[in-house]
Amino acid sequence: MREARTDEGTRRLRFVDSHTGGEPTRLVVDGGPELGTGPLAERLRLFRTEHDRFRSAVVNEPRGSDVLVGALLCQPHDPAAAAGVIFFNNVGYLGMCGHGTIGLVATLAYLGRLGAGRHLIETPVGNVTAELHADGRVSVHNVPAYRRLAGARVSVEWRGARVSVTGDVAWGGNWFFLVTDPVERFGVSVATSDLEALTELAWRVKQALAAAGITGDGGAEIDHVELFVPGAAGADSRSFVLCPGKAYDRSPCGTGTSAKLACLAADGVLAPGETWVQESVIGSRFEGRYSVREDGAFAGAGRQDGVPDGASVLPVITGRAHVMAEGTLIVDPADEFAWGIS
Ligand code: PYC
Repeated sequence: MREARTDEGTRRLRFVDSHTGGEPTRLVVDGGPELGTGPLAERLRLFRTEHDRFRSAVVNEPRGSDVLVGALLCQPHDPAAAAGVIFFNNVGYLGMCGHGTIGLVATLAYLGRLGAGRHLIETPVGNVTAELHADGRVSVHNVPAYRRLAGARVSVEWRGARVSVTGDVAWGGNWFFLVTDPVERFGVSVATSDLEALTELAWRVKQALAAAGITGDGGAEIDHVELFVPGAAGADSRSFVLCPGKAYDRSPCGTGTSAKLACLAADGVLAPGETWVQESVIGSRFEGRYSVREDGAFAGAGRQDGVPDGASVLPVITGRAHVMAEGTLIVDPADEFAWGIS
C-alpha cells in the first residue's frame, strides 16, 4: 500500500466505515503508510515506530473519536491469504480484533473483493480464518486462546473503601482481565445506565493490575478489563468490556469473548462445540464456540473436566457487520490538527 501524496504534500486516505454490533471499524483501504511486504508483526513494528501519526490521523479527533477502531488493509505476506490487517485505536495497536475482522470481511465483500466462503487473514499475532456466510454473518476462527492465571486479586479504591477484585487473566488475541466477582458487590450493573461507573471501576482495575505487576505473558500489559452478569432472553452472559484507551466496546468483543471461552473451557463449564451467546452492554450479540487442538492432549468433544490453564482452545466467534460510510480522509499540511489530536 502506498502513501498517496499530491504536490502540496496533502495526503488522501480512502476508507470504509462499518460497525459490528455497534462497535465501529474504519478500514483504510488505500493511502496508508508504506510498511513493506514483511510479516505482519514486522509491519506493525514499523507502523508503531515510524508512522504512528497515521494511526492518530485516522481514529483520533477531529476526524474520529475514542470509540473508533482503525484497521489498515495490507497486502498479505502469504499469497494464499485474502488480506493482512493491522488494528489500532485511540492510544495504540491491537494484536487481533474480533469485531474488526468481522467488519473487515463485510467491507471487503461490499467492495467486491471477496465472496462467501473461508478466507485466510493475516494479523500481527497470527493468522485467522474468517468465513463469510451466505446470510452476511461472519465467523472468525481466531488465534488460540488460553487462561494464563485463575483467581488473580487486586485491591482498588472504590466509593470511599478499599475493595478486592478477583478475576482471571486470559489471552484471546489481546490480554484480558475477566472479573469473576458478581458486579453487584461493587454496586453497579452491566447496563447502559451505569456506563460511567463501569468505566471507572474497570479503569481502576486495569491500573491496579499494572501496579501489582500482574501481566500477560512476557510482562505484556493487560489492557482490556471485562465485567459480566448472567444473560437473559437467550444470552448466556452480558459483558462490559473496557478497551485500552478508556472507551468501552459496544460489541461483545471478539477477542474478549475468545478469552471468556478459554476460561469457560478451563473451568469445565462449556464443552467443545457448545454455543455460548455473549451479549454486549448495549445488547448486541456474538455466538462463540471452541474446539480443542487436534495434537492430542485436549482433543475429544464433550469433555467436562476442563482444559488445563495455559492450554489453548480454538475459538470461533460469529457476528455481523454493516458498512455505513466510505470516503477520503484529507491530511492537509496547513491544518495544525491534520494528524489528529493526541
Ligand atoms: O472485538 O476483539 C474485539 C475488540 C477488541 C477491541 C475492541 N473490539
